[in-house]
Amino acid sequence: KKSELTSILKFVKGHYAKPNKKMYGVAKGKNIIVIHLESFQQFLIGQKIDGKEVTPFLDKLYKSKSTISFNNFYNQVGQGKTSDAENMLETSNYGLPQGSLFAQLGSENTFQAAPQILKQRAGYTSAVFHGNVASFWNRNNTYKNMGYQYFFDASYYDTSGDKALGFGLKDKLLFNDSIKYLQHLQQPFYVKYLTVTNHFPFSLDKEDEDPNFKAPDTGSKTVDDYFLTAHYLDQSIKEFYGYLEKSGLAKKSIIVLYGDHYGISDSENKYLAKVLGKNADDWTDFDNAQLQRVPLMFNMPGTKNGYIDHTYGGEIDVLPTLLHLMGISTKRYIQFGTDLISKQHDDVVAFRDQDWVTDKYTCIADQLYDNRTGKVIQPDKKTKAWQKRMQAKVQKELTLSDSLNQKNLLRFYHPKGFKAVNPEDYNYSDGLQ
Ligand code: GP9
Ligand code: MN
Repeated sequence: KKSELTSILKFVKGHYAKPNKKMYGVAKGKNIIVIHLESFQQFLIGQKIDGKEVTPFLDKLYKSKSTISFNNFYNQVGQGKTSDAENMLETSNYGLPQGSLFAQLGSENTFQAAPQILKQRAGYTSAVFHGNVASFWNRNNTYKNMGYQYFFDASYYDTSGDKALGFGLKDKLLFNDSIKYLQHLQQPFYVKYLTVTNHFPFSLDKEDEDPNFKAPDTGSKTVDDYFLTAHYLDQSIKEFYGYLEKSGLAKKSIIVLYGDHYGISDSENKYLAKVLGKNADDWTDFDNAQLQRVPLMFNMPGTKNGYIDHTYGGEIDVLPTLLHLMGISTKRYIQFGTDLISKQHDDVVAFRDQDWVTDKYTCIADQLYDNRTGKVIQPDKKTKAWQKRMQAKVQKELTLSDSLNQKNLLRFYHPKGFKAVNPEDYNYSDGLQ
């Protein structure tokens, strides 16, 4: 076990990307508000239906001078879906090759995750707001092992009657009804909002539809409805921002918005073709891979730090990027991602099935596609050798992360100043009435 930890450390140290001096610490001391945009894909940003923006508020944030926005940012989840995205963002370690890490290992494993790094390095209070029961994805146990201090799950809100739908409390109500808890948190805080309304099968009550926004007619009800729930999610965020601004919290915070994974599955993607101005008849695996892009935005209201960043990256890279923006060094931790803003950022994006993407190529099942043409290429000798090297690196990275997690090796690793988490320190509801 010791020797495995040694090879993991060797990889992580060699892979480390040092912070970009210009951006290091620009959000130091601010509250951190993470907004998890359920099933939200990047193509929605800037997308119009009949001349109307689907997500006008997020579109504005995306282009704002106060937002660092990414347009080549990919989800990297496996079967653990939301929970895999959460795991990558909290730890910068990958989810598992099969199943959900939260469900399989969340109750036992040692974590060196965002809530405790922020608490122990900079005095942050941490909380999660979510309108589903706490036990879903084994969050209740996993969060305690990650050292989350508060978890406001469904039991903290009125979810009766038409207040909840599908996976729980409707997003507008989640943001509104959690204000009374947020207000009492000691600042600076690190909080996460897990939205649910924009989740398959994308149902929305009539009363929550916007009479001024109509769904497209794509031939797939799932795809049509996706635009309606995405529009609703956008409105819920706009309302929450209204509160952040009125209360003065906005200027004291960095707001991180990200999409966790696709909403539209590969089998339905061809129905998107018309909306995206593409041809459904020659839809390929390359097109499916393109749609794995999700939003990532770091919004710092009142600042002019923003720009649109074309760097290729994924969910594994969020934590080192965020910590560096907060002025917290990451060198001492076992994190597989690299700071997206660093000049040394690793722009090979690994998917859980060992496919990968870079700024020039997309590699699916050993086939190399040219990102500019979307066509399979026959690589020359040099490119072939490079492809092999990249494939081996992707495999190594995923395998090392898996052995770290499956053997719970972090319990033998003691980063400087990090006090191990005692899950018994936290006693929020398990959501099991
Ligand atoms: C449920 C929600 C959905 O609490 O997070 O999870 P998903 O099905 O997207 O993994
Ligand atoms: Mn999800």
